[in-house]
Amino acid sequence: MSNINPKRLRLLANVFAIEGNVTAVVPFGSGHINDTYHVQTDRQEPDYLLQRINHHVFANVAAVMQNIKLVTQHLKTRYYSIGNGIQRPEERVLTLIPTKLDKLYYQDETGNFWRMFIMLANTRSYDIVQTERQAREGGRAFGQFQRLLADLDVRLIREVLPGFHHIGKRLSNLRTAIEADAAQRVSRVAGELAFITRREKRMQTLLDLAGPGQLPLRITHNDTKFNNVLLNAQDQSQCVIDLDTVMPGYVAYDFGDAIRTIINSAAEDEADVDKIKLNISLFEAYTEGYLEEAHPFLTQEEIDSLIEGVLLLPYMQAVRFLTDFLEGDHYFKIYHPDHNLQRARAQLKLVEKLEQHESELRHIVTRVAEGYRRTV
Ligand code: GN1
Ligand code: MG
Repeated sequence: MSNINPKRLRLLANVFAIEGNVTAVVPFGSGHINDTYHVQTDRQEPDYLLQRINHHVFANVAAVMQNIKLVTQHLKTRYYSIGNGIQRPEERVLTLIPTKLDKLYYQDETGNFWRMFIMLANTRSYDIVQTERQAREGGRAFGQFQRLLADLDVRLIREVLPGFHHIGKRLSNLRTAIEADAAQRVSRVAGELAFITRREKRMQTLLDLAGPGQLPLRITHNDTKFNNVLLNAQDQSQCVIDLDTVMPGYVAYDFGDAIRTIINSAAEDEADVDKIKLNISLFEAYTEGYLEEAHPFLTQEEIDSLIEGVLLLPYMQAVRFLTDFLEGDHYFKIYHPDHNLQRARAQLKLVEKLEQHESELRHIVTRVAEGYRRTV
């Protein structure tokens, strides 16, 4: 995170229509792309989150913010209409705080883009899932997110990062990085590249299914790491956060990206790959929570595609980390020199483990889905 002095951060916080007087602005969270700060005021509540949007990644900030506005408004309407069944609907969805000039974001004189959200009190997120209850709640959260957005017209949502989960595009970026070898690191990653190449064809399966129109394009989250769900003090899911990448997509992408973090007993960037093990009971719990919410709207083809996402997303993430490593670490924030390589290796290890258990995981999805079908 770059060093912005506290006085300047307070000035930036005051651009927005907040209540009370700012008393502190401190760095917050563990995102790889944007910079986030926790804003405290002299009021008891609310606190706020001030974010600098990485405009090198999100070139069209206006479109990102428009997507977020549409999605949060729609979710709020839907939560209010659910009525008594839902407590405090306003705390289930992120709330954008406009600037004092009533704009969704602010561009400062150095060209940086800023926005603000209400910080939801008494919530927490986890980088690593600890209990089945947490996993199930994560599944419910992302399933409900997709379900409540299923009646918002997907054509209203802009594809702010074109081809974000298109594996063909990601592999082509990797090839370009290999050819350029800008950081002179290609010779260090021969083993990783061979592993990736051997699986290129198999990882096209989801696109092959989608091609002839078998998979509907829906509004998906596209960054369903488990730490993008806020849980309340009782570990119930409360709110899905990090809405920058909400775009048209396939549900298998969201399922696979969530499982990538949930089934892995170690961190996304674990240095000791022997620590990377699968926690199948957490996979099952997530699947139960997800399908409980999602089974009413999913097609059979979509349910069958979920496992393809489970294999694809860690593979694609490894391709992305490795590409960034070869290009000299411009995209993801790194905390030590070989961090992107370490991340890529951990994700490839996860792919290997998932391949070994593919049929077991497939059976779990089928069994859980059939269970819900019988209860309809
Ligand atoms: C980035 O910024 P963060 O941590 O929410 C990335 C995701 C990756 C993730 C890997 C816009 O998300 O796609 O899955 O890192 N976001 C973008 O941890 O590229
Ligand atoms: Mg993100």
